[in-house]
Amino acid sequence: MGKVLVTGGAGFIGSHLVESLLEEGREVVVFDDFSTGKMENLPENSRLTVLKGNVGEKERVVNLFDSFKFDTVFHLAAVASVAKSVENPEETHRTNFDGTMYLLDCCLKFFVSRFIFASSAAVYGDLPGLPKKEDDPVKPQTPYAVDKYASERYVLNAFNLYGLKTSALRFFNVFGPRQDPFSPYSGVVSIFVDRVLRFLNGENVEITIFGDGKQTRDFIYVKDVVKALLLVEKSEAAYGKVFNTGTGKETSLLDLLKYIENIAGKIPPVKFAPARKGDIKHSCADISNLKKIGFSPSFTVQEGLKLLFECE
Ligand code: NAD
Ligand code: UD2
Repeated sequence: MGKVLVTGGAGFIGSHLVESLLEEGREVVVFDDFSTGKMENLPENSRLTVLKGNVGEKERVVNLFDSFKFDTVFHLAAVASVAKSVENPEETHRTNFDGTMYLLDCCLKFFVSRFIFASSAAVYGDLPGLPKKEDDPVKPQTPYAVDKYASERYVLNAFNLYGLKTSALRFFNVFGPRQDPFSPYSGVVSIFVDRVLRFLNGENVEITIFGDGKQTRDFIYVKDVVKALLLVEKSEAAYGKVFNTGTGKETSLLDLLKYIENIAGKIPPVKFAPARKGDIKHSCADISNLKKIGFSPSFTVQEGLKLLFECE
C-alpha cells in the first residue's frame, strides 16, 4: 500500500489529521513550508516522514511525487489567513491556487488514487439564505475565497474530465487545540480561550466582541473535521463532490462566551467594538450531504470547548 501525503500537515487541522492517519496504521508524509505550521504539532512516529517544501514551487512538488508512491493526497496547505490574501494576493495565489494545480497534475501523472481538498465556507460570501447548501450560489469576495473556489472547481472537474477520484470539503468555523490565537484574525474561539487562560493566570486582559455578539457561526471541533475528511476519503459516493463541513448548528458569540464561562468559572471583562467591515452576520452549514455518507458530529460546541480547556 502506498503512502498518504498531507500538505499543510504541520498546521492546526493537518496535524490532527496526521494523528488519526497514524492511528489507522498508515504511512504518512507531511509536506509543509512551516510558514504557520510547527514541528511540535507533529508526533514522533516511525511511519511519519516530515518534509519542508512549498506547494507553490512546481519542481519541488514534482520531486516529491518522484520520491514517494502516494495512494492518497490530502491537500490542506494554504495561506489560511484571509487578511494576508487581501494584503498580498499574488503571493497567496501561488500557494492557494497554483499549488493545487501542481498537486492535481502530479496526482494524474503519478497515478494517485484519491485526492481530497480543504475548501472553505468563505466561498459563499455574504449572500443571504441559511443553512448553506453546496449547490447554493457562491460569492467569493476575497483573494482567499476566489482561490479556494477556483481550486475546488479544478479539483472536482478532475474527476469528470480525467477520472481522478477527487472530493472537496468546505470547512466552516473549525476550533480546537493547536489553533494559533496570536493574530487578530485568528479563529474567535482560539482568541477567547487564550484571553481567558491569561486572565486566570492573573494577566490584565480583556475580550473584544466586534458587533453586538449576536452574530452566529457554525463552530465545528477539529476532531469532527478529521472524521469528515476520513469518511469522505473512504466513500465512493463522494467522488467528484463537495461537502459542507460543519455541525449544522449556529452558535452566537454571546452563547460561546457563556459556554466558556461555564467551563472556566470566570472570564475577563468584555468590551464591545464596532462590527468588522465585511463581517458576515450569520453562518450555518446544511450538512445533509455529509450525513448521507455516514457523518454525524461527535462533539457539541460545549464538549469541544471542554476538551480544548483540558488540553491547555
Ligand atoms: P494552518 O495555517 O494551521 O495550516 C496551514 C498549513 O499549511 C500550515 O502548516 C502552513 O505552514 C502550511 N503552508 C502554508 N503555505 C504553504 C506552502 N506554500 N507550501 C507548503 N505548506 C504551506 O491553518 P488551518 O486552519 O489548519 O487550515 C488548514 C486548511 O483548512 C487550509 O487549507 C485552510 O484554508 C482550510 N480552512 C480552515 C478553516 C478554519 O476554520 N481553520 C476554515 C476553512 C478552511
Ligand atoms: C471565517 C474565517 C475567515 C473567512 C471567513 C469567511 C477563521 C478563523 N476565519 O471568518 O478566514 O474564511 O470565515 O466567511 O476561520 N470576533 C470577535 N472578537 C474577536 C475575534 C473575532 O468578536 O476577538 C468575531 C468576528 O468579528 C466574527 C466572529 O467573531 O463576527 C467570528 O470570527 P472568526 O474570525 O473566528 O471567523 P469568521 O467566520 O469571521
